[in-house]
Amino acid sequence: MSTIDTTLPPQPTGAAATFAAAHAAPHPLQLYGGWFCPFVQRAWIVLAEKHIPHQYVEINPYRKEPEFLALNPRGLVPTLVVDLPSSSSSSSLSSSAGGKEEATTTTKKKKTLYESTVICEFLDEAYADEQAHGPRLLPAGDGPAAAYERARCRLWINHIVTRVVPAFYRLLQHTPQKEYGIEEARAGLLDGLKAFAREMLDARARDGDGDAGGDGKEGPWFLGDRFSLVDVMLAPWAKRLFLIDHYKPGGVGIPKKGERGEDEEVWARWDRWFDAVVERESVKATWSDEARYIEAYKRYAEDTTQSEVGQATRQGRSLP
Ligand SMILES: N[C@@H](CCC(=O)N[C@@H](CS)C(=O)NCC(=O)O)C(=O)O
Repeated sequence: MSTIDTTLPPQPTGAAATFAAAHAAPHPLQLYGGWFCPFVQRAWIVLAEKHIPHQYVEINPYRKEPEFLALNPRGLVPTLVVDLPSSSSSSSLSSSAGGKEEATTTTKKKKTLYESTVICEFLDEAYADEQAHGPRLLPAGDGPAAAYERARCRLWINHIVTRVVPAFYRLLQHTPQKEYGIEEARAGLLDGLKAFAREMLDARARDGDGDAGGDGKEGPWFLGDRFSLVDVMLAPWAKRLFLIDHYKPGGVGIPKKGERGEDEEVWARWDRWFDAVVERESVKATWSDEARYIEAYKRYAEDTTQSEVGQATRQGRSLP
């Protein structure tokens, strides 16, 4: 077993270091993360978006420390230790600040969650008070129309999870020794991104809204004016696309304006989403110095990573 993945720089840098430092104090809601990890960044973005008080705990998930495996048997970050009122009491968590309750909770096994998509949905639902935490990230509401909109969000989250993210690693881990060509790998990623952009265009055409005045100023997000969990799920890989440009001949290969043929409109929609998402405060706040990512992802680019995602990609298996 290689130890290479345990040599990562141990702490976030840049804006992410500031954000982590602001959430270093002990708190019952804890995010166990690694600064380099895009799955962690999803959960981090939700915490930032919703101003959720929490403690950020930086760990190296490749070390598989027993204390970490006790929280998450899968041994992956993000892992969330949740902050719930104890079942014997309906009062809020602050009641456990001193005295008896604390003595009992410390002996209990902690409640945890893992899987970035599950964590993000949980945080959105558990911290639903819009006064304190802003608009829901998965649109709430009763009735079939609201249910459909949520289902459509989940469908495109599924597209990101099962199509875009695996294609990102397949291209990043491509080497000349592979049995598949780099053009095929690039087409896989481009197709995933294009389908996402096309859905944003199609949704607008279907609903006939969003640009009622025809002034072209409707919102850039997946849901138009409204930032949602769909944007959260793809944002970390959007931020990391530059790694493919850095490491792979031909890069991501999104065609330039004016050279996009029949896809001109689709790629223009992608550009608008991309430009907005990389500038979103919560996305920037959870981002370290670019040079650190270049360093951390070298082992992916060289296809020597021992990470579970890297191994699954190498073996053509679905991602953990
Ligand atoms: N499906 C998981 C994937 C999480 C994941 O793979 N995290 C990586 C870091 S980016 C990890 O913990 N890797 C540890 C390892 O591969 O041993 C999720 O969405 O949370």
